[in-house]
Amino acid sequence: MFKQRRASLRKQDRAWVRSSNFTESQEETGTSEAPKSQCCIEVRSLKVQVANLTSILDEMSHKQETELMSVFRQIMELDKQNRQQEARVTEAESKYSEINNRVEIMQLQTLQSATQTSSDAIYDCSSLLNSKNYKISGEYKLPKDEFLGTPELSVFCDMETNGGGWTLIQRRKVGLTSFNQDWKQYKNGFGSIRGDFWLGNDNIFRLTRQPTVLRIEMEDWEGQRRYAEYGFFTVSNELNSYKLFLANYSGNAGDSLRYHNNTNFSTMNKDNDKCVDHCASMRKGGYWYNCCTDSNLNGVFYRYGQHTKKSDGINWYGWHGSNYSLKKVEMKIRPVDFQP
Ligand SMILES: [Ca+2]
Repeated sequence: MFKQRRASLRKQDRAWVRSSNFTESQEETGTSEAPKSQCCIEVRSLKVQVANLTSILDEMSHKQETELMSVFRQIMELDKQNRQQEARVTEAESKYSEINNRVEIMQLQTLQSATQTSSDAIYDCSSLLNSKNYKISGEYKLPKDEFLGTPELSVFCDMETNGGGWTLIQRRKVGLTSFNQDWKQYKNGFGSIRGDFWLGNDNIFRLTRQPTVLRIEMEDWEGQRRYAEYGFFTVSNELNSYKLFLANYSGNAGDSLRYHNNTNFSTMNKDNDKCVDHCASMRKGGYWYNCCTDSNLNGVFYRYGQHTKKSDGINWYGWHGSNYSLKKVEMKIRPVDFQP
């Protein structure tokens, strides 16, 4: 292309030289129009050159722009791939720990099956610990029980904290499961029992028909841990909007669930709160919203760096105030009369 252009410029040069020769001979003969005509030809030729250069410049800048766009697109694509890779690693890790845990539980069950004599009803983690002597924290299946009217249920048991026997009803730690779910999801439960989940209001109602303790463990992004325990905790059935009753606080995180005592459960599609506002949609979770929160354990999971100045995050006002979203939360229950 450049060669062509150079060739065409050379041709113009030659034309110019020819016409100059012509004007010289004209000058000899004494014609006065010659300098004017030569000047015009020069200007025309310069104009042509300028036009050519401009078009070359245009072409080059266009090419550069296209290259820049392509680099930008490549960066975006790499970033996307990176994020996908990260998600895959997290998933693989969780699967590995799940398999590991299952193997441990199977080994323990094999060991214990010989000495098992009790036929006590199994309806939560405390009975798995007491009548089956399962001492490893992990995922267990509670069998269906006709007498109690309970379906088969997968639960996560904490068999270590303060003597163990705790059934987890909620966990936040991974951050990939949205807790901005509707009434039905909160009724039946959602998420993954080894990751983030809500056990389900129907299940929580059933498990808290006997006198129950609630323990809430929290961790912030600085690695500090606090807890709040309630010596009395129960939840009504669906007809009564899973109303919360609790009492007898102890702990070091502050009593930030007391404000929610005696209130109904609300979700994005059911406003049962005590406020003109729709707290569940403002705080983006399902919870026993009053007007609206002193804690919001089912709020939005924010990662480090985005965890402050968030009023819809996983908040516990008694510890970090209204604008700090926690890194990890576990809510767990155990019968009041549990003895390790
Ligand atoms: Ca309302």
